[in-house]
Amino acid sequence: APEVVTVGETMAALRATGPIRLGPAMELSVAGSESNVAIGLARLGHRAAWVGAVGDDAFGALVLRTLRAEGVDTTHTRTDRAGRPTGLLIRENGIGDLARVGYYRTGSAGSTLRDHDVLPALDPAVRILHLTGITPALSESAAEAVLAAADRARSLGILICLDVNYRARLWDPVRAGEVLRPLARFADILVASADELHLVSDESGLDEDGAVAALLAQGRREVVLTRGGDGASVTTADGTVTAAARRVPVTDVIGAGDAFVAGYLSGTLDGLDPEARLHRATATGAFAVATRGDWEGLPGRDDLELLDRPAGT
Ligand code: KDG
Repeated sequence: APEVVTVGETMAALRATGPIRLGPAMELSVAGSESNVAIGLARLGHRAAWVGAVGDDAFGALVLRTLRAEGVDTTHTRTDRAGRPTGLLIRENGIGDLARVGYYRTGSAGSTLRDHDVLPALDPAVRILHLTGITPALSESAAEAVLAAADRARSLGILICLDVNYRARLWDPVRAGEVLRPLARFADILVASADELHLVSDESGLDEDGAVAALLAQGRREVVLTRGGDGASVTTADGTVTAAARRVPVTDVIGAGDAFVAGYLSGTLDGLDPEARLHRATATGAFAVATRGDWEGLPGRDDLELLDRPAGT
C-alpha cells in the first residue's frame, strides 16, 4: 500500500514564453498541486498514490504517463469515458518571477471526482491522506469526495494533512470558508499561509497567534504557517518552531508550496522532529523556487544534502 494518498485534479499545463496574444512558443507539461506533492514524495523515496480523474484524451495520457514515470501510484485514477476533457492550465510569463495563470477546467474530467473514486484508495496501511483546498472548489461531488475521504481516513487512523491552498480564480473567500472550515476540522496537520488562516478559523477577529492557538485547542495536531521567502513555522502542543527560507536564486515560485509540503510530509514519514521536518520542507521548497516548472526540479535524497553542504565541496 502507498504511504501517502493524495486526491485532486491534475491538468495539462501550457507555459507560454511571452504574451499569448502574440503567439509565443509554448511548452507542455502537467500541473496539479496534489500530484506535485506526490511526485515530491516519490522522488524522496516514499510510496505515494494520486487519485483523480483524467479525460480519455492525449492530455490525460500525458498526465498518467508523467505520474507513472515519476513512480507515483495511479491505480485508483479514473479515465472519464463520457467525453469530458482533461483540464488545462495556461501560464503566461509576467515580469521577473511573476506569472499569470488561467484555467480551462470547468466541466473537466477531473472536476467530476466523487467519493467512490477516492474511498477504495484508503486502507489502514496508508499513513497520510493529503488534501488541498483546491479539490473541493472544483464541484459539489469533488467537495463531497474530499469530505468523505477525510471522514474515512479518520476512522481508519490515517493522518490527515490539509493544505488550504486558496485559489481566487475558483471561488470567493466566503464560499471557500464555508466549505473549508468543516473540512479543516478533520485535519491533523493544517498547512496555510498566514493570509489563509481566516478561511479555516471558526472564530473571527483573532490575531495570527490567537488563530493558531484556537486551531490547536480544537484538535489540530500541527499548524504549519508558510510565509514564502520569509520562511515557515510549525506550532504543536510543545510550542512553535520557525525556519528561514533557504536563499536560492528565484526562477519560478509556482509549486514551491507543494514542494514544501512534500518535504514536510517526508519528514513526518521519517519520524523527524518539527525542526527537522521544517528543515527538509524549506529545502524541497528551495529546489522548486530555483528551478523552472512546478515539479520538474524537485530533489531526490542525494540532492537534499547538496543544499546543506558548504559551497565548492
Ligand atoms: O500549486 C501549484 C499549482 O498552482 C498548480 O500546479 C496548479 O493545482 C493547480 C491549481 O489548481 O492551481
